[in-house]
Amino acid sequence: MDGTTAAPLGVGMVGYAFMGAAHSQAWRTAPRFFDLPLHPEMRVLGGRDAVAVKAAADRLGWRDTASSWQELMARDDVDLVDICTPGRTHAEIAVAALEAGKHVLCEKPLANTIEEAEAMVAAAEAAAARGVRSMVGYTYRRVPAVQLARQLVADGRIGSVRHVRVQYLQDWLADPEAPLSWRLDKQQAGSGALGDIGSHAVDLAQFITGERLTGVSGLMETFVHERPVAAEFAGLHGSAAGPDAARGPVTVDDAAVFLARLSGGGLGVFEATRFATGRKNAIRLEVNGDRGSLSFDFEDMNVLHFHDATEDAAVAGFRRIVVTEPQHAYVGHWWPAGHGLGYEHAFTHQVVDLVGAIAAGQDPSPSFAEGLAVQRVLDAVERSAADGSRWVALG
Ligand code: SOE
Repeated sequence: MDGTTAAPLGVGMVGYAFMGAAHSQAWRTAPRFFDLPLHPEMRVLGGRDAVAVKAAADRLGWRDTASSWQELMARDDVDLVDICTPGRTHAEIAVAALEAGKHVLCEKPLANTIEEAEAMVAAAEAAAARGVRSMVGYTYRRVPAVQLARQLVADGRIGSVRHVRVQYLQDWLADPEAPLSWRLDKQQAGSGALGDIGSHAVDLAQFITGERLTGVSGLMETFVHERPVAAEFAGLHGSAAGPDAARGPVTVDDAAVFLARLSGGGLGVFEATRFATGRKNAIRLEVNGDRGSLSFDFEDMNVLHFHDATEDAAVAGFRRIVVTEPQHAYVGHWWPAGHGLGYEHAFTHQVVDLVGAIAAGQDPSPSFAEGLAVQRVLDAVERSAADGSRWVALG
């Protein structure tokens, strides 16, 4: 218990690849750097391959293992289920967990279809009435520079939002010999770049501006239709395939671009791709308002650029804010100013906020309903792209 007097919160996690490792790191770290009202205990890791799950549990710091999510769910000492599996299984596991009275943290995107996402929202709302909480893992919200961007918009520092530009750029599929993985299988993932990283772009745009996307016009493309089948689908984006490996179909988009209108009257331009050579995990975001602008790039994630258009034009310009001061969100719990945070810290902040909300009897954000709102945008982009980029309005 690390000397804490906080009551325990038993955590069970399903899935232990890239996201499972990131979540494990967060569960381990959060109580060590933040004073949490409940003490997360990493009790059970679930997965079907008994040997692999045991090895992952030892490596990532989980006490026990379970060979199925049902077995994990049946345990009385699991108060919260953390879902780090491909999208195909999210709805089934989340609904069962909520009905069993377990809090849920679910990786993004919320589900593969609108129907699944709606069922998850219904289960979350019924559970919330019984004090059971749920959250979807749009972690980039919890990057301090993103928090500052939202705060500046809310404080009116950029005025009315005219333009939102979000690009989420990766390049891990640019090589046509990069192997298949579950992320390239529509059955498993629902969609490709659109759902995996475009979902973050949509969530960030709505989170920072406090507005909703009210309609979209999209284009989607699959550049490479067949890829080598990897020996196994473990690891980050699948493991390397040999030169004679069989090939299998890619059934999702490699890239998606779309235009949008915002509820406040502004215009949005979005791009999500796994083919932007040289861009590794570049979430590039710019918001222009009638009083100023904000600009952020995740590849320089401790920095936010802010232009105050009300300043004397002779000296005005984008200022580079290093978002590592103790008064910036979360930062005071980490290192002295200027020492910087990384990708994993946002996952830790997610745990901190989730545990805080559970203890306070409040609904955490992003809720499943917010996850569904993103899902509706993704679905509208797909329908638009399938129909000659026709405009699709969102309710
Ligand atoms: C995709 O490559 C991915 O792993 C996303 O699934 C994550 O949400 C993102 O944080 C990093 O990229």
